[in-house]
Amino acid sequence: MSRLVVVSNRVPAPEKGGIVPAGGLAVALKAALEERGGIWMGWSGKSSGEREPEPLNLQQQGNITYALTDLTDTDVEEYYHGFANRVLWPICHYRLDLAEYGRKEMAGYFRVNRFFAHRLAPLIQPDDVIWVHDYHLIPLAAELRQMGLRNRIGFFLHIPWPPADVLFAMPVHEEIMRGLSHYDLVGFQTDHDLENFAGCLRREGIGGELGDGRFSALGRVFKGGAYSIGIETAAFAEFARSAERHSAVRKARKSIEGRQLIIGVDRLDYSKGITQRIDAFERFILANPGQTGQVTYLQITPKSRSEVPEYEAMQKMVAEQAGRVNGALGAIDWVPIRYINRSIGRHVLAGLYRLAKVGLVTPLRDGMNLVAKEYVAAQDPEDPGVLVLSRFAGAARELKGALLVNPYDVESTANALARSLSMPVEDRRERWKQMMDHLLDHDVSRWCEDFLRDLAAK
Ligand code: GDG
Repeated sequence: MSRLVVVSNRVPAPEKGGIVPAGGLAVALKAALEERGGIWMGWSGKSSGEREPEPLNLQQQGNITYALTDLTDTDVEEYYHGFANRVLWPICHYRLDLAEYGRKEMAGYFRVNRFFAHRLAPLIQPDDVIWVHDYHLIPLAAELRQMGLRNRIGFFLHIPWPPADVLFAMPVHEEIMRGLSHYDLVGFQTDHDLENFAGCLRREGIGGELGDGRFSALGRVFKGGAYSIGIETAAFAEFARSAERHSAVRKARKSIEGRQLIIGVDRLDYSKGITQRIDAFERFILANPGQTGQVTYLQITPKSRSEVPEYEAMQKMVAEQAGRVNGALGAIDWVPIRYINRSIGRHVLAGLYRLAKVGLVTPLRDGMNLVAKEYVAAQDPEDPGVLVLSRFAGAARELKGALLVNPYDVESTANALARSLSMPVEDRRERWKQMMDHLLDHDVSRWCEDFLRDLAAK
């Protein structure tokens, strides 16, 4: 079996004792790397200031070589904060209004991809299979090809791919499409993303489908497919069951004092629809006064990308909004919304999912959304909670037992909350089982195997 080389913007740093921080994607990729032997390359997360970064930091652990590079301050600003997070991220989440296109940032993005390619190429053997992850690294294959590499190279996009009218608002869209055409296989989360991609090729007249999952564009032929990422379903279910004994989870159970718990868990990001969700919760209480004092909505929202101004502003906005609703609806012995603006341990998180009667997952746009899948996997089969899920999350294509909502329609989300909290246990079990069977069958290992199988097949 060929060696596997994974490249991603960030690499879960190998820790003492070789334990990778929990998280389905890291676990699955690590397992595939361990089985085949290989390299995981990416940015260390550190800056070298304005000095040229030191040579790659190579750390061997078992069968895996971790290869980490620092970046200069300018690189971090232009490549990471600039083009990746202020152009590609909003465009791919349909937020043209938030995209801040600049030539300097675009140049930094391509420059850092070239830098990655130059650092990676000397480590590559002729029959290595290379798997590149996410929007930060789209031009990497083209750079590696330029250096003469003929290996199989695959790409997986973790975020949505937008329709032509949205993508084409980005001045360098053709360069980005050209970047993708240098891979042997381009994977998207859902068939909708794949259709959008095919539509972009057609609209620009630069390519089209050849059938059988093949595309031709800009003088190259490559494969494209939908590979919905999963979680480690069975392991996560067991993890959640055992988390019930965790002292922090026991304390949480006590502190909600028999009230029904609604949970939301999202990185702080405008794509996650957190403000619309708080509005929906407020609407739900106002429309159902009998629920006053009977429910607690827990929103766990670790900070992310706080250096980007929109994210900083959002942090303030969400905190103020939660405070306003609590002030308006709360009572001396009832805080309707508990808002936590930091990361909590994975064990505690799993236990809280299991405690919650409703998993409220309402992004405005999301590639997949693993929180939705984790919430389902964490439930007690005898008394499962209900998943309220945005129709604009990739996960909605699979989780048919969820109550699907349009997150822009605050009223419909409020109604779904009311319906969830009064749903008879037989209905809840039936909906949950359908979703859980699917998730057991389509876990993250299967996602990894399916992608690597198709990448290997010529
Ligand atoms: C991108 C795409 C796609 C969150 N808060 C805490 C915590 N988390 C964990 C969750 C989950 C992960 O973070 C978030 O994953 P999502 O899939 O929900 O969202 P993104 O971070 O936006 O991920 C997304 C994903 O890539 C994979 O392809 O599904 O669409 O946007 O695992 O549990 N974990 C802990 N404490 C927290 O406070 N421990």
